[in-house]
Amino acid sequence: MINYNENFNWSEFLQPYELAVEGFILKIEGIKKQYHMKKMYCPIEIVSGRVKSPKSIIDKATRMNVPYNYLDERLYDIGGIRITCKYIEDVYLVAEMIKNRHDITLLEVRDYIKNVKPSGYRSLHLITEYNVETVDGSQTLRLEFQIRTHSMHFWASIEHSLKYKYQKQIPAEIKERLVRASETGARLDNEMSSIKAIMAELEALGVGESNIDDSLEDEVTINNFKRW
Ligand code: 0O2
Repeated sequence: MINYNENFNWSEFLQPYELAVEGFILKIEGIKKQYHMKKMYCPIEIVSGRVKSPKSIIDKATRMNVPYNYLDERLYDIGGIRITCKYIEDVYLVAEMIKNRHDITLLEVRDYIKNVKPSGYRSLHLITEYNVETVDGSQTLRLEFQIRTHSMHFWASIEHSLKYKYQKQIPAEIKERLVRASETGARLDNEMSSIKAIMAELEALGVGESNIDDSLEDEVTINNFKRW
């Protein structure tokens, strides 16, 4: 077990992550607003973010045997941005959008939609590097983007709270049912995509209004920070 230094300054360590996460939420809210202004369909529905708590960092680092002077190198999700979309296609569109940004470097893609985790967890993760400006100069941080549909998010948030409830030892029967619930979620996502494809065909024939985006608020907000 790693002995974490009691004098470790968590506020100083985490502040650049807060800056980065808060900044990125604003940037993505800004993109949503641009889609809105151009009256284009926006693939982003909700953006939120969080910086891991010291307790959660220590738990994970202890589990992964990471000493505190390697935390920022070895833990990829101290700073996390989560983007929720309506459709699976949108998840991949948003991923391309993030990958093409000049302010981040993509390190790794973890596609838990194509390779569903044994728990049933589905989401697309992009592990990236991002430079944040601090009083001590430029600092390079890892940021993890979790991009998912509403149905993936619904599943993950319930499973996450069950892990807490049962101290990570979810009873076998519930585990099995969660895997089945995740499969049901995947079918729902596929069905919604089929409906979207039919809507596009009808739109090409002039049936229904195009470019209707009902998902956008007029205000840019950073209230989603630390909300997941
Ligand atoms: P929290 O509380 O959300 O911060 P690895 O690098 O593969 O050894 P790591 O870093 O866990 O392990 O990577 P992975 O698997 O990509 O997971 C990173 C995050 O994805 C997790 O962070 C969760 O947020 C989410 N996640 C991954 N697997 C699951 C799952 O089975 N269920 C749920 N609900 N979420 C999952 P944390 O630190 O585990 O949790």
